[in-house]
Amino acid sequence: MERRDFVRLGWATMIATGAGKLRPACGEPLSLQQVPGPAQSAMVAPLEPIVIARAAEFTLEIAPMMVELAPQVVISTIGYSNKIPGPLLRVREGQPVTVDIVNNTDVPEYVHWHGLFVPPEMDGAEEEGTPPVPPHGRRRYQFVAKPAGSRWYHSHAMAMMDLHRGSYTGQFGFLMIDSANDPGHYDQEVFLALRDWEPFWTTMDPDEDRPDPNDPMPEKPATPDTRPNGLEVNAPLYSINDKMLGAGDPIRVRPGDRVLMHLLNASSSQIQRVACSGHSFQVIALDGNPVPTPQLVDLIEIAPGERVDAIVEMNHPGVWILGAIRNVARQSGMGIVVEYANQQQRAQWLAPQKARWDYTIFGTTGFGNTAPHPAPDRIIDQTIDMVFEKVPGGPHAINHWLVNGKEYPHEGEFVFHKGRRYRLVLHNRSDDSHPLHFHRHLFELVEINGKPTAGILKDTVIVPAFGRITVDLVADQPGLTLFHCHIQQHMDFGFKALFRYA
Ligand SMILES: [Cu+2]
Repeated sequence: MERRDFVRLGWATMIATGAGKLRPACGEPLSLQQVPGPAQSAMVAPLEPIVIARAAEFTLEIAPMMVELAPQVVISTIGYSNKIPGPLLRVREGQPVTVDIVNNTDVPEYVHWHGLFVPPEMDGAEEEGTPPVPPHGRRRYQFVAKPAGSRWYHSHAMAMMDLHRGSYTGQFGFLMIDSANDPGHYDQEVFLALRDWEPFWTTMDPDEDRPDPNDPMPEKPATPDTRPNGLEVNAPLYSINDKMLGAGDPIRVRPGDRVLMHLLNASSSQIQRVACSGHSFQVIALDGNPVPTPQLVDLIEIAPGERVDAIVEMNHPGVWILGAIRNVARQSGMGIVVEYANQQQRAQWLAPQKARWDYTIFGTTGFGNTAPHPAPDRIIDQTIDMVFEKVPGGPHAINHWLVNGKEYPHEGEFVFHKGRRYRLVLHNRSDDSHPLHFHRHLFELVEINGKPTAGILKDTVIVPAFGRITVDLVADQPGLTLFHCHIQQHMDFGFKALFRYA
């Protein structure tokens, strides 16, 4: 059976079974559920310190829900407060945040605050010692909102073979931490979460963007591994936020508008490449962190866990599709219409010029991480090599993943000393690309397949198939720190490691 047939079958099944009753579609995909904190007392004694930041308080309810992805395409999943994405949590940098989680499901849950500097007991990772939100119970998460930028929150539960748990569900949302220094050079702001739905196991590789044979593959073994691959997760339906292409409200613009797009890949499994027919993206931040060299690009590649902030100048009137470059994904819903005022024609798709995604163009060179005489604060205290390998499962089983020769857990192999600077060399000895994520820390890109860069801070980075990426990380967030591949299946089957502080 061809992949396309799976897509058709998926659609047919959905239409046949999807006559569930729906809540009314809400015009605004995201809404703020902010309850003001306790009012500042006017009776504060004069010598008491003045409380500057008022706490932001939110409540999120984890519960089953139905999603109308398109007319007659209705799926059932689990979400936050009956919204996909969950409510937009918007706070100021440095503001204390309280989030009460009410778990109306039968299983324990974890809510992870992705990209934030929070202590391990609040980070939402079982491996770091965060307590679960019990089934039919509640738990309060409290932390200070930092650093500024586009962050997000999502389930961090293990799923293993259950495709209705963890990041396979609709448990994700945007968490924006506003900086006092935002120049605000845009006319409107949109939040675009890329998703796929109704996952299934397959031996067909969902990644149609096979690595270019001309790519440098410094980690490619001399003799290829010929063992057959195991099952991977694929999906027949795609959306941006909760709507398939054409089913939701368009992004309405006027000529000359500058639209700030916050892109998030909230998929459990798929890297996406998106373009905006006839328009360029000016990428200003990666994973929420401003880049040293904003650049205009025709496409954005974004992996599970990553965020890209880009400004699109609306200079090509018409009705256009912003969507996945991969035809199957776009035709199965991965897109949204961009509609100029007073234009009524059918939405058009224009594929971008063949272009590559290269993180290093957003960095700087010269002051040099790789310079022979680095500044004192850039001297590396220790280099840690991490080697990733696949144990192919064969056609009836799951692939397993090794970090330095073994599956999770690792006891005492990875130790940070507070305040030291580490250089991590990430060796991907597998034929898949992996988005690798460090909890509670940012790292700086140093080298990608031999190409040096500096100044790009991220929390998740795609290490290409048989590729090698070097990053620097300052150990400044004491406590257990989880490292893992952000593809749920890979994380669940061995691809993670815990760093301890000495
Ligand atoms: Cu992976």
